[in-house]
Amino acid sequence: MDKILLFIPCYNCENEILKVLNSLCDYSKYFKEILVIDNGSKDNTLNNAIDWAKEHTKVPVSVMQNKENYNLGGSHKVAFNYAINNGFGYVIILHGDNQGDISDIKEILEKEKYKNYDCCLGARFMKESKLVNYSPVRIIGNIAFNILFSIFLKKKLYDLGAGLNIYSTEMLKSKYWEKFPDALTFNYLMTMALDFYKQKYMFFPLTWKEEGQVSNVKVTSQGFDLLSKLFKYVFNKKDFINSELRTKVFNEYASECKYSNINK
Ligand SMILES: Nc1nc2c(ncn2[C@@H]2O[C@H](COP(=O)(O)OP(=O)(O)OP(=O)(O)O)[C@@H](O)[C@H]2O)c(=O)[nH]1
Ligand SMILES: [Mg+2]
Repeated sequence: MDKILLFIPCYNCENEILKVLNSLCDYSKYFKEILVIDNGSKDNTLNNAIDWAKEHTKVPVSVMQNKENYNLGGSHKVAFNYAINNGFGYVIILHGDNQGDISDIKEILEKEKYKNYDCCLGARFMKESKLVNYSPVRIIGNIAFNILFSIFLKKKLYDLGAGLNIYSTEMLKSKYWEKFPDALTFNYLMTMALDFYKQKYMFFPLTWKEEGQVSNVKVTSQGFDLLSKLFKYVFNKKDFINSELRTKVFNEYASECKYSNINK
């Protein structure tokens, strides 16, 4: 069986992390390790995850906490390094805020479809995707960007970065992602990299729930940032993808294991 790491990035989601972990009970046979990475939450996320791991010893869970807040992209870097250093074949990302649904990858896991790709990417905007409570502004904005990226990257893209993805560790080993933004925009760069490095990819439909409201100001500023990144990439792909894209550069992405119910 493939050695699969399921990584859950968390920040201030003390209630949602419990729902996410509960949803994994029926899937634990697929995962060698479930790695919860807390990014310095101010609420009870860390302790809730640790208590859950203590109570559910049949589900292999480790809980780590980052030394500093590295944002979502930085948390991916912690998980990617962990997967590479510990011999995992695949890394799955599932957001800890319970917007996604693990059952969306049931068939991919069961039939081992992920083996045929460098990455399998969850998409919120396929015909079969289900969006719950998603604002029309965000739907239109996202679809417009998907079209724009599809035209410039000359491939059909159904999402530029959602919260349920599968990556082969082999592909991550060159660490091409090291200088990508630590921010939430990390995934957009992963999408550009998919084009630049000619990765073999597939999209699968997601069920995605939106609970909190995000201001349109944030959505608009993210849109402008994305547009500028797209044009810089198209103008000079190689230089852009290899450039320093972080606003603050960390020398290392350090994370400490706070608890594990796995005998390693
Ligand atoms: N915002 C934020 N999220 C983080 C951080 N570290 C880990 N996360 C997790 O990253 C995931 C995505 O963060 P969100 O703020 O929900 O961003 P998003 O899902 O891209 O955007 P929304 O669609 O608005 O929810 C969540 O599971 C967070 O708990 C961090 O430093 N900031
Ligand atoms: Mg979210």
